[in-house]
Amino acid sequence: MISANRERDPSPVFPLGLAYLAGPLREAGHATRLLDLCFEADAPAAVRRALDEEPPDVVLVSIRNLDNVTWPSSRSYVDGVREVVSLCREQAVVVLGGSGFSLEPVTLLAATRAHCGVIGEGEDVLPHLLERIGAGIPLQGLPGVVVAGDGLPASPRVPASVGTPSRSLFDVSRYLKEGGAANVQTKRGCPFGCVYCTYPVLEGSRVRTRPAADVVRELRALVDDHGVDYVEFCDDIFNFPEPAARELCEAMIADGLRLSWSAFVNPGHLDPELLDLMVRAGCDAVELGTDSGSPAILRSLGKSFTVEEVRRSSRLCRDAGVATAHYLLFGGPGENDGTIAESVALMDELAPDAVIVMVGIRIYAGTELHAVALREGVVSEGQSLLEPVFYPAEPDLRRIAERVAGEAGRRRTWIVPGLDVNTSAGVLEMLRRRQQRGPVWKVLAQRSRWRGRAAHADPEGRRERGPGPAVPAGSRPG
Ligand code: B12
Ligand code: SF4
Repeated sequence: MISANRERDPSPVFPLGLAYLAGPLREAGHATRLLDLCFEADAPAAVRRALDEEPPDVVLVSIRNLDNVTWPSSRSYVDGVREVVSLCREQAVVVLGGSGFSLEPVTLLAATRAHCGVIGEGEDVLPHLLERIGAGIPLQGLPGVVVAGDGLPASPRVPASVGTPSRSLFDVSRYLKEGGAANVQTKRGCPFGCVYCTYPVLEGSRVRTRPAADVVRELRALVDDHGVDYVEFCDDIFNFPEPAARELCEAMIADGLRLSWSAFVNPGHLDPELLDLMVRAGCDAVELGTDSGSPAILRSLGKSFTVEEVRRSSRLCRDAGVATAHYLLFGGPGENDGTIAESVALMDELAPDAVIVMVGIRIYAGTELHAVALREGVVSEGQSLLEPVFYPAEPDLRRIAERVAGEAGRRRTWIVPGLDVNTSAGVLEMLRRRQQRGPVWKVLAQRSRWRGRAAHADPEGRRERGPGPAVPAGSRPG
């Protein structure tokens, strides 16, 4: 198993997808070895070494990201994957998978010349796929399996129930040290229909929750066996469905876990009782997938909540002392100076700890935004989206970016990774060295609050310039 992800911004992310596959592979009787390329100085050399040491029959390459989804400073990871596959494909059958692969399966197989791949979750189908590879039986017909040279599979992927990952082959503590957290998934699937979003494409639109007791057992093992004291829940939305979120928080409180955590929160489904439970269960930071402060843009993006709900949830978090970041996405259908001003005004009013801003929306096949982009001629029929294409088209995008950069530059808490507003790779490195916990924006907000207090308390009036600059913070709906 090779984790091909080498991205370290906004922080290195533990390869949870492969940890989910390790258990089912072991149970099916396969001997597995892991090569995680994240911290390797020379990735091709590490691949060559691993192939020499224990020549494999099959290499499973996990592709989490295709690119950093950041306009205009876009970084594609496809060349890196191509290189890994080319080193392996002469000696072994190469199987691709992961969210990056699932978004562009046919083009990625063609670009890398891997043998086959799995769209979506791998737990259930992978043992069957390996059995067929071993027996030399054709691979076609297995759900979600794509074979090089064929088109998309006739049999769609089948979403399974969500189990527990197996971390025994992985370096959990390195990710805790350098990434600031361990990651845990409590459910899969999102029933909402935001026009640009891939999450329902990747995980399906039916929510499948894990039993709260299973999640607590996993958290307990992370604390006891790996010394984990901070978790980032990586669910699309932590607080939906609310009963499941409540049940999980109650189980965490009952277990007495000594753990802090953060999660992605939908502004439309947060009430005081749930937030209170979350805080008592250890939540100290939330990321609100607000997208816009304009009612018209919320509608055009297909969001399920209103501006008033954003106000309410943001104030609830502030009053509960939970660090809060709003994610904004500029450039949706109908964005103009007026709608940009509405978003700016809302953020000024709510004054969250951080506002993380993306300008331009990456277009993915299978989303409603793709259909809009086709209609408007932003992309053409059959155009590959393996390399990122953003909505709207360039002249409009540049105009919006200029306006947003101007507004963001005047605000200390706004972080615009693509436009280098309040971002600094140096600060990111420093935070890693100091082994701070939690999302990077939260650590920066804490630093700036502390600096504010220190400046206040200093009779000489000596002050450091705060708040610290921020760092690439990750684009994420939710
Ligand atoms: C949580 C999350 C984050 C969090 C992570 C926090 C943490 N500590 O984990 C944060 C906000 C930090 C983040 C950051 C980024 N993210 Co993100 N993130 C996600 C999210 C919502 C969940 C990922 C996850 O952990 N899933 C749970 C695991 C278990 O699922 P999985 O990895 O997909 O694995 C399953 C299958 O894919 C498959 N599988 C996996 N590997 C393999 C291999 C083989 C061989 C097979 C057969 C199957 C298989 O089986 C697994 C088990 O079922 C996804 C969207 C989504 N819903 O998937 C985006 C997503 C993965 N992120 C994405 C991106 C782009 C990024 C950033 C680059 C954004 C940025 N500019 O900062 C960074 C990169 C960070 C890094 N160092 O890699 C994109 C990737 C697509 C793309 N265009 O490249 C996604 C898909 C969102 C999107 N835009 O659609 N992210
Ligand atoms: S943006 Fe959030 S709520 Fe909307 S579809 Fe995506 S994951 Fe679901």
